[in-house]
Amino acid sequence: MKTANPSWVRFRRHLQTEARQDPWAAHTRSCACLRGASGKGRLVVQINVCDITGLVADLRSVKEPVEVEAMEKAVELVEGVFEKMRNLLKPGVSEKKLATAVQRGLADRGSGLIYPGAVASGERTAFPHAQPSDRCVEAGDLVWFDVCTEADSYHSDLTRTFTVGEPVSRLKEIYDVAYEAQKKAREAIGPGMKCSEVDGICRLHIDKAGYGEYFTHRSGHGLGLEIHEPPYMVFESNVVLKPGMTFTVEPGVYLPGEGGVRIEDDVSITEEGCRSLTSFPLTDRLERSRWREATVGIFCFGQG
Ligand SMILES: [Mn+2]
Repeated sequence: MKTANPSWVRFRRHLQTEARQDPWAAHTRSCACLRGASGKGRLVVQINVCDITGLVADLRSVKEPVEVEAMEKAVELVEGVFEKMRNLLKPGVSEKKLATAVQRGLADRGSGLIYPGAVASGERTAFPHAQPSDRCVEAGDLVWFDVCTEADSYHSDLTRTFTVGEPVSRLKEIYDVAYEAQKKAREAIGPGMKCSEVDGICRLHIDKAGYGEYFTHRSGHGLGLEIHEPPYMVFESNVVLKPGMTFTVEPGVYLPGEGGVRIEDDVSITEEGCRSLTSFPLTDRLERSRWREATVGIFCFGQG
């Protein structure tokens, strides 16, 4: 096995340091290096290729306004589908049927589902990554939809938890806990904050409410050309938020055998704070299906 050329190792080290301090200078230098290696009329015996994955990730994590606009479009597509789901949700409808309706809803709007539409109902909502099954919705269920789509190659990723009829009080409680955790984080998020702090706000609130061990995933992830990309809202991330960074905020609480809640919005960092790309009504009570409203007339849309 060949040992690495020491001068290349030194150059790569230098480039990595430079990339941390001045990503553009490092990028220009790596391009120059490649150009230099392919001199006119000479046999190229060595091309130095350097890994600029981290550099590209850094550059990609800060979005231009036109990129954020595309993501807003992708958000609107999903919100239109959520509205449709509110009408379809009633006892007897299967998760698979709901997932098909999500897919059709996006297709009607000229888009498609990026991930297999995640839909879960009843006790299955306690699995954060549940896929649609043959289970049929029952009165008192929580039902969540986690839907990703794209517009102009940029992604959105939203989750809403609905109720069909009246859930038991513990499920209402975890909804409130997840809602407050997400609200606190969205209100605090701004440039200069570390990703670990965003995660900390969500986690601290859920911990204090006594459900810390039931929040089993990260608090958010970057969105862009991919559904999951840097920056990640995790405890160990020292990445500092900059204007243009666009990501999800999605705390959840999942009680095995009972049910789970996740609320996921997409936000973009501005000079002053952050802007939510999501406008689908988020009440401080549960998102209601229209089932009762239509049949019994008890619940009002958007007011819980
Ligand atoms: Mn997500």
